[in-house]
Amino acid sequence: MNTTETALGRLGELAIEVPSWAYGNSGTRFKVFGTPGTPRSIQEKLADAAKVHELTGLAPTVALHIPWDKVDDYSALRGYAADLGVGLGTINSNTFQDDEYKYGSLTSSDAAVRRRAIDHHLECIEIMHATGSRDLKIWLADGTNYPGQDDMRGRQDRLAESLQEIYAGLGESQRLVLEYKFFEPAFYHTDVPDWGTSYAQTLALGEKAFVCLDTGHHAPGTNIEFIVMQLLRLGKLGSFDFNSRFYADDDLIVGAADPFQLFRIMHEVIRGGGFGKDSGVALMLDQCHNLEEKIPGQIRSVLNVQEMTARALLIDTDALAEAQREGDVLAANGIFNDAFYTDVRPVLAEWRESRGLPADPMTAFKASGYQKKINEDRVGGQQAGWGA
Ligand code: PSV
Ligand code: MN
Ligand code: MN
Repeated sequence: MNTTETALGRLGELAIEVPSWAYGNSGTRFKVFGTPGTPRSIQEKLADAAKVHELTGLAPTVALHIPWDKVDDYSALRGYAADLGVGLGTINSNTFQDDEYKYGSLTSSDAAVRRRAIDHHLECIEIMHATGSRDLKIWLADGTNYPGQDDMRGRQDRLAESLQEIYAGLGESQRLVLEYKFFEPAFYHTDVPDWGTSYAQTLALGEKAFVCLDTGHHAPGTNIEFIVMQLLRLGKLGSFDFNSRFYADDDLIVGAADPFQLFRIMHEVIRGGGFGKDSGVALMLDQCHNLEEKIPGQIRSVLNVQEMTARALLIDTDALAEAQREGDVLAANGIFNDAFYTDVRPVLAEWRESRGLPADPMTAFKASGYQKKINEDRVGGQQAGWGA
């Protein structure tokens, strides 16, 4: 075995969860463009996600958003997914689109609103038992727009209390992951704006609570890989929401805006023991495809993660440690960059073929005729989320 093969030996451990909402129509507040072939139901979203997995071998599970993906029988949905060759993954709660939550959900000063928001999460936990999901992901739109609008301290205390009740409802092998986002839809303050707040809240809950890091939820220039390192060091990194941003929460294809950042993140994931099935760190996409076709958009996304993971696995860590010990700044940086600049595409094509996968999943999808078929079959596809 040559060094590349040895280094890439762990590539088979890569699994990326895809979000059901990536297959629906989405857009900006200016326009939601419809795309031919858009799924009309969660079942059709699962079928599209299964296609991504079939062609890449990288996306074995699909995350659901409740109530966007609400069905009567979640066990049946689990069986339906299994027949397609995929599993149901993280359950994402949703307390950001009902009028009741205008001033907050888990942080609300109105006990009835808080009750409703907590009950929604307890319902999500019930769903998780039926779907076999491990993780409940909580992202809150809670926050304020104006200084003085509400008492930030009181909101934080109520958040802690609400989370405690939800946490207490978790099953033995279930986990809670709390996502942070520094702004939007609230613009003055957000109740879970940063990893520190998510860390403090989840630490207080206990060992089944973790932080979810969405790569699009940081201020420009943030050293995200430092946060990855720190959370892994503290044993509190539960999951990623991968996507790319140029300006704000753009939700563009992961690795599209800054592949070097994705490489640096994957390096810290591997370095910190966050890579692989048993690591406890779930890699997930949280993306929307406003202009491009959704299935190839998702295929490209998981391939980007695979490519940057492969490059990160190629880092000569012994040589890097040696250069770091010697204080050889340029040698260390050179070793790091050598891996990043390695074109792994040919070796990944071989890797796929050796596993019975198409060498080029993008081309294989085009040739499959699947898009043409769904364009003809599906009329009146759903918007991601709100139209669902
Ligand atoms: C919020 O910006 C977010 O990233 C959260 O993860 C949500 O669950 C997701 O978008 C979909 O709305
Ligand atoms: Mn997210
Ligand atoms: Mn987001």
